[in-house]
Amino acid sequence: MARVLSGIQPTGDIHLGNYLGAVRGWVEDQHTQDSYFCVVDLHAITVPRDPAELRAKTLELTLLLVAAGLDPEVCTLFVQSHVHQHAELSWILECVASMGELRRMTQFKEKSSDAEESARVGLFTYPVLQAADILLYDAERVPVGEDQRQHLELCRDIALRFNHRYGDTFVVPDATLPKVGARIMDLQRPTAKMSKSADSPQGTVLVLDEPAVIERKLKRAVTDTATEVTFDPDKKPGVANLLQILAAATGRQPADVAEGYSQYGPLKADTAAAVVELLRPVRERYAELASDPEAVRSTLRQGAEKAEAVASGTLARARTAIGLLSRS
Ligand code: AQP
Repeated sequence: MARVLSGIQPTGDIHLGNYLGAVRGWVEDQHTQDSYFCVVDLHAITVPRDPAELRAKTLELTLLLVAAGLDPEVCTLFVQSHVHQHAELSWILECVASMGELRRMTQFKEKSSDAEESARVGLFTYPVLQAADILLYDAERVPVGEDQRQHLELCRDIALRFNHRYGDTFVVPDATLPKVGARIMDLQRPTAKMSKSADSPQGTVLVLDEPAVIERKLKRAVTDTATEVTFDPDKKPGVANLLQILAAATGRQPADVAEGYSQYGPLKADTAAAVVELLRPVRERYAELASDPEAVRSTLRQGAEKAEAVASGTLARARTAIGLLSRS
């Protein structure tokens, strides 16, 4: 079995993009791969957050991942900060990464564009922490959405450079993206990706949205003034997004889905119906789990122990390779 690792930030409410681009694939992976999934709370503090809210969101997101189908008895599900090796390896890798390659990261540019001087240093260096998250587990595959491709390239570059300078230490991972649904766009601004932190409540379908809310958001999705239904992400990004969502929800290809429609109204209605059905079991299971959050919370301890057993071995290899004297 190949080793797989991926993570998600407890920075807000998980949306359809997270589900189709990442989480749904993780649920499948856990049965065929040696799977590690983490709630990356250390990434969440790269921008100021209310501490109580961050703690609550971390548990809430864990419940949601279980509701979506991750089984802590099958995969290793843990909270990043519970495994201290992430922060330690991140420092070692910061001493391998260069300022230039971090400056090229588009997410930093986007998130700090209006206030680079006051942006936290962690916002600049977090792609290195992400590399540590992955390399600690000798992950061969990292299932992510399209927006993470650049960070994965950086992770590969850091691993290759480290191995070249200090000897073979890390497994060099590959990103794996879903064929359909790797980049779900905001329903109100279809040229921007659907995101937890974008202030676009009507453009973001949340996994826990009630059916009527999902229907309303999809009905009001921005399309264009023409009426022809074709899959053309450049010229018709709003329509292409709806086609992509419907295709991902029903296991088809967007261009094939387009052939069945001549008007936007029925396309929107069918997309809403498919999304409601896709998310219904997750919402129902979440309601059950939320009545006893401690049951899920206790599985996190076991997840962290399993994760730490792997992470400590890799960290020891990296420490030795780079020349840190061992304590014993
Ligand atoms: N729109 C998307 N389409 C497909 N996949 C997506 N992912 C995120 N957005 C889309 C994938 O979801 C996983 C978790 O990503 P994340 O925790 O970084 O969440 P986010 O929604 O991307 O959060 P933000 O709002 O962009 O970042 P913050 O919260 O820091 O402001 C990843 O695999 C990602 O590719």
